[in-house]
Parts: sequence; C-alpha cells; structure tokens
Amino acid sequence: MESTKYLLSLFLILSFTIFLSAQQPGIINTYNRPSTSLNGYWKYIVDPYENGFYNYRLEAFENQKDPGKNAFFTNSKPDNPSELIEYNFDLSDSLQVPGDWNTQEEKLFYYEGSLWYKKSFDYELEEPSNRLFVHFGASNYQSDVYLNGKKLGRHIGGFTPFSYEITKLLNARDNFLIVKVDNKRIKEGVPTLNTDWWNYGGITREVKLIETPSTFINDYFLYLNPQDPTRIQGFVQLKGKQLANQAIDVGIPALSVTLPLITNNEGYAKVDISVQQIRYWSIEDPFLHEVVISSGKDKIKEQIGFRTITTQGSKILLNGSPVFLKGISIHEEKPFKGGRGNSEEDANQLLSWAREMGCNFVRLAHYPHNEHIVRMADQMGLLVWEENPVYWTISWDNPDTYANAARQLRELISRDKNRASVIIWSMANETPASDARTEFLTNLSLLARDMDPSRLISAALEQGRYNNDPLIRTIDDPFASVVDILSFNQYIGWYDGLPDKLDQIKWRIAQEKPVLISEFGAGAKYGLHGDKLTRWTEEYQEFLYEETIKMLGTIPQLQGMSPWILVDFRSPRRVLPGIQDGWNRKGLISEEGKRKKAFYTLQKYYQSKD
Ligand code: GCB
Repeated sequence: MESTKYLLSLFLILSFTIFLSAQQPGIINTYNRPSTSLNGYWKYIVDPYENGFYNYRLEAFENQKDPGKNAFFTNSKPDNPSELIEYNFDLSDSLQVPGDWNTQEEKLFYYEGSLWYKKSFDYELEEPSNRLFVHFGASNYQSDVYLNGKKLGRHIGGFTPFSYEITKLLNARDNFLIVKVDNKRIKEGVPTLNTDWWNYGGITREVKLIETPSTFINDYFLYLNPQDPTRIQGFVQLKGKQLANQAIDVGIPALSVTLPLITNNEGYAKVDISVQQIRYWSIEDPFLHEVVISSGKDKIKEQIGFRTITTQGSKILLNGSPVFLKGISIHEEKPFKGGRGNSEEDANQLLSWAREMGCNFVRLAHYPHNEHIVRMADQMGLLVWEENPVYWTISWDNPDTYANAARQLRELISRDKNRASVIIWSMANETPASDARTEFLTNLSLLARDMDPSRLISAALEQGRYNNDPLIRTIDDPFASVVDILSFNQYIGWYDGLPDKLDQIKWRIAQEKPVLISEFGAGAKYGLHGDKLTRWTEEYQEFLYEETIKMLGTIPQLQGMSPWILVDFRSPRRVLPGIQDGWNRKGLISEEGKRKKAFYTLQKYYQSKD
C-alpha cells in the first residue's frame, strides 16, 4: 500500500516536472550570454491599495476588455488638459534596480505591499529573425510584468530568476516595461507569514535583455557521474522552431573533447563522455573547465568544475575522499551597507570573511541567493548548501503551496545545477513533523533527485529528547530517512538553558548517515563585555561556541557544521532596544564588519581541523 502510494507520487512528481519544464517561459542559463542591462534608475509608484491594478469594484483592470487608462500598466498620460488621469510615472521618483526598496527610501523601510516600477528603453534586434527576452534575476515576492501595456506574466517567489519573450511586442523606440511587485506576506506563500529575516521588497537582482537566434541553446547540464567518475553526463536542450535533428557541438578543450550531438524531436540531446584523466574541481584546486556549446548560430561559453560528492556510511566524500564541512551560515545582506545583497562585491566580502574564518563550506540560508555568490564559490573552492525557502510552518495541505515550493526549487536547480561548489540542495528549515509535511518534503526531494542525480539532499531538521530525557538528544524526524545528510539546528545554551548545560548533553543518533549541525549560536552585541553567563556579551557567545564545539565532538557521525551566522542581520522580530534594535545579533561579525570573540573561537577550531 505504502509503496503504491510512493510510486504514484513519484509518477505525479515526474510528470509534473516534465510538464513544468515544457511550460517554463523564456530563457534559462543566461549568466554568460551577451545582454543589454536594464539596471539603473526605474520610476516607481507606491500603491498600497492596488489602485493601479483594480477598479473601484476591486475587479482587475487586466481582466477587462478595455482596461482603460487608469490601469498603471498602460502608462497613460492625459490627451488634453481636461482628461483625468491620477498617476504619472514620469513625474514620479526613481529607485535603483537592482535593489530592495526598504533601504533606498526611508518611507519604504517597513513597507509591505504593491509598488509599480517603470523602465523605458529602445532596442533594435541585430537580426530580424532573432528573439528577445527580458530576464529578471529575482524580484520579491509576486511580480506582474507588462511590456507596452501587454501582460507578459506573473512570477511568484522572491529569490529565483524568471523571464519572458518580448520579440513580438517590441518597438524600436520607447518601449515601456512595467512591473508591479508585491511583497505582502501571505499565509499560503513560500515562505509564509513568519520568518526571522527582513522581507526586503522590490526588483532585487539584475534585469537584462537577451537576444538569441530563433532556435537557441536554452539549457545544459554537465556533471561527473557520481558512481563512475570517468564519465561526464548530462544533456543539452534547444528551444525554438527547429528542434528535431539539430547538430550540437560540446567542446571541452582541456580534455580534448569535441562531442558532436544530434537532437531528438524535442530538441534534446544526451551527453555521455568518457574521460580518462580529469582535473577534478576541489577545495584546494577549484579548477573550472572551459566548456563551449554551439548549435547553429548560437554559442555558449561556460566554466564548469567536475567533481563527485557522495556519502558512504557516515562519511561525506568529495572526489572519493572524506571531507569535513567547516561551514558558516550566511544571509544575503549587503556587508556594511545593509539591505539585500546582490553584487559581486557583496559576494566577495561575505565569502572572504568565511575564508578568513577557515571555512571550506557555506550554508546560503534560507532561500536561493544570487548567482554571483555561487559562481564566486566555484572560483574560490568553497562548498555550498543551497536552500528552498520552505521555512517553519508552511501550508502543507495546500496543493498551490506545494506547486509554488516545487517551482522555486526547480528554478533554483535549473539555475545552479552546473556549479561544482553546490553540493547540497536543502529542502526546508525547521519544519514541524507531520504526515502532510513529510509527504510535502519527500515530494520535493523526489523532484530534486529527478532533476539532479549528482548532489546530496538535506534539510535543516530539529532535534528532540531521547526517551523524554532532557539531557539525551536524538533525531526522530521521519524525514531523516529521506535525506543523504542528516542536518539539524540546535540551540542548547541559548533557547534551551545556558551554555553551562552543554557539557551535560548526550547524543543518541541512530542513523548511519553523515551528521551536519546546520545551526547553533548565541546573540552578542559587538563591544559588549561581561560575565560568560551574561546574555548579549561577547563572552557568552564565545563560551557557547567553546562548549558546543566540545559537545558536538561526541557525535560519532559528525561531518560538519554551519553555525548561525556569519554577520548580524536585520529581522523585525528582534526589537530589544540598545542591543538588537532590529538586528539578529547571532553574527560572528557585526553589521559594521567587526569580528566578535567567537569569530576567533570558530577560526581556531577550524584551523585545528586541517
Ligand atoms: C533558527 C532559524 C533561523 C533563526 C535562528 C535564530 O533556528 O533557522 O532562521 O534566525 O534560529 O536566531 O533564532
């Protein structure tokens, strides 16, 4: 019975994945393509009552035969001095894109609602038969996109890329791209109402135009077979009118590989290359192979690292050798300046701090971070955990919520599947065990495994008491049987007693899987000193780190940790005056870049693990 149910859900997930891939609009894998940036200043209108979207009967303008001039996406102006139009983008203020609105305008700091953006541009195709796409790196949370008054689509989810084809709607001059971004938190959303981070709204990542030939290389995935590292496997997928029997060439000069392929009727070609001697991507030698994929008039150059990541009993093996994950958790906030991070400069600062601390691993919590940081981790030889924003208590029974979570996960895997640094897809964080929740997460993990056979699955779970003994801890979450890496958060010494409790705790973890402590930590205000049992002092945090490191050393399957967290980050839940002032203080570095004492405790521990 159980296995029939399992097979049925596997079947549904797989058909759903194939259906969704076929449905995905626009273009993926855009990082290395030539593009025209639409970054810079965009006009904006704050619209808390969604006055530009609904008429006074609360009917959406876009569903009316004639939306009329009051619909903001029509970008209308009065034709004569008597005409009444109560908005005007061109007379409105501007916001910088990419960027959250909260930290650009004081009046928008706490704003959660709708805001309209407008950007005008001119564009002429290089060749009339070419196609043009508009691509958004991310926009939080719900985006309704219009070009020249016509709807392109709606995207839900704040952290993954989306795009639309605009070839047919394009004018040579004065195109207007309008995006209504709404960051209202909703119960059925992913994430849901409650999070411990700032709900930064806006177009938070780059917007660009990408021109392609009429048939183009939309997707590719090249990875080393984890069971047989002498084979590079994967696929190339074309999109366009001429899909069948198309020639594709995959070249990897450093391996003297030139592989001619022919597509099937769907424009898909399978890759399976035998390689004798390959320079693995590794922490010490993060070598990226240049890969050139060409088909017809289209050509893409990529840098791809080849490595395997597997587990054996309680070990994690990178290229077949055990690796201990010396990690740190990171939120996507701009160092020093605050607000949502996005640039290469932000990525470089965050990863350099992690490196300085002796890390070989970063947990990018609690949602997909921008592509720059993942690409930089590839170059720096840092291993990466990426996470879907299934956080705390999602609406497990709602099929739309599942579809939303699945789409966001698919968009993340779609974007980053060629990044050697990414070794773990995390399904969720601290979700309360129930049948509906376990089925939800199991289905997500089936989807991830189906899309990507080359990585490990995990989720930040919670620990519990063994036999109800307050001093003996265990993991009895049923989702533990699905994951490859058994990760969990624990806050003994902070939410659960004081740090002097840590040396009394015993662990009984039955699973023969690698154990990764995805979070532990304590709040400390930089520069506040005192007794090691006085909250908020650097000494308390330092003591907690010392004691936790000792305690975790008693777990035989321990293969790594990513303490909470690299830098203090903004959270509306953290209101204690003089200490928190809107910041979660569990950072090892303050928001001004000052290292706290525990930074050095962790650094010393990681250096001793060499
Ligand atoms: C957690 C959450 C994280 C919070 C952290 C805290 O367990 O996973 O998002 O920020 O605790 O500081 O309480």
